[in-house]
Amino acid sequence: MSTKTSLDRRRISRELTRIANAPLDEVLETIGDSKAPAAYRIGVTGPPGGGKSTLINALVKERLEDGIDKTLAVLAIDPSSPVSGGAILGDRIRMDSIADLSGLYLRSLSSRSARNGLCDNIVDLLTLLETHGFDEVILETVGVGQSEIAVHEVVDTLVVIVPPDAGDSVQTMKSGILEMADIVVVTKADQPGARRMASDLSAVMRKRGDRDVPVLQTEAAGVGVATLNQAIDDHRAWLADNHPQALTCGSRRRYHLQALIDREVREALKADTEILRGTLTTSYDRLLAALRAK
Ligand SMILES: Nc1nc2c(ncn2[C@@H]2O[C@H](COP(=O)(O)OP(=O)(O)OP(=O)(O)O)[C@@H](O)[C@H]2O)c(=O)[nH]1
Ligand SMILES: [Mg+2]
Repeated sequence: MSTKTSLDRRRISRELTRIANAPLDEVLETIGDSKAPAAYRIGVTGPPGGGKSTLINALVKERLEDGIDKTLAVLAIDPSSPVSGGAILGDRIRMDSIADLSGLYLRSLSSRSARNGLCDNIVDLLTLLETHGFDEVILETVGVGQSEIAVHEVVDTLVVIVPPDAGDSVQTMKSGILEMADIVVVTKADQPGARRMASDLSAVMRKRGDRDVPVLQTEAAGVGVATLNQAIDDHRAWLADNHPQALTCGSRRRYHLQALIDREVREALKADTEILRGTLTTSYDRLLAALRAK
């Protein structure tokens, strides 16, 4: 169990890198028998350049003030370049000012082959962080759109940020990620149009689900961040009262198993293209046989 003083950042980094690139059996060897308690997971998503990292920067300080020995990890998923497959890792640079905070572990990851705003092995990495005893994890995901809804499945509280100049992308978000939002934040509230955006979004968010979704405004300088911090705690308490099953591990386990199986199937199909020959039934039988033979 990590405490503020015992947090071994180098070891965590090493383990994350290893598991991010490891074959499945090694992944299971590392995290498969863990009985570590779940960390509270907070997702922050929204359009590229919308102010996610800046907001997390400020939020982390607020959240670490809550507990004397509280530990928090931030995973920021950076877009992979489609050409080189490498991550830009801009988030790491933007969050450098908090990197040395006691109790904080900060890491940028490439989104690799996944097209859903997450990296395809994100649940392995989140579970690994839990084996280190983190109390909370904040996950920053790239981009926005229908496919990004996957982030909702792996976090407890989803914060969707919208900058005042989001314009057309708000239309796309309305039928996508905004439907999943537990809290909406209009970032860059010092810019023109922020108040208008917040009131438009409040109108959209009213009557969503069985809970009023708060629409807040924040600024890089820190304005509004304490309110967001409280809204996250309020949502957590609301979940515990109204949907306690959401905080159990059942839904997480389901998502994790699905992710592992998806990976097995992808790897089997890549390793043996013979599987694709013949009729659909032949292919299906060959695929099952390949999976059983593993
Ligand atoms: N005026 C103003 N600019 C801001 C504010 N917050 C962030 N920015 C600027 O917006 C730009 C993007 O901020 P980031 O925090 O990197 O945004 P992001 O959503 O993490 O970006 P990606 O991870 O690249 O998608 C930077 O140039 C920030 O300085 C704000 O409150 N006001
Ligand atoms: Mg960022």
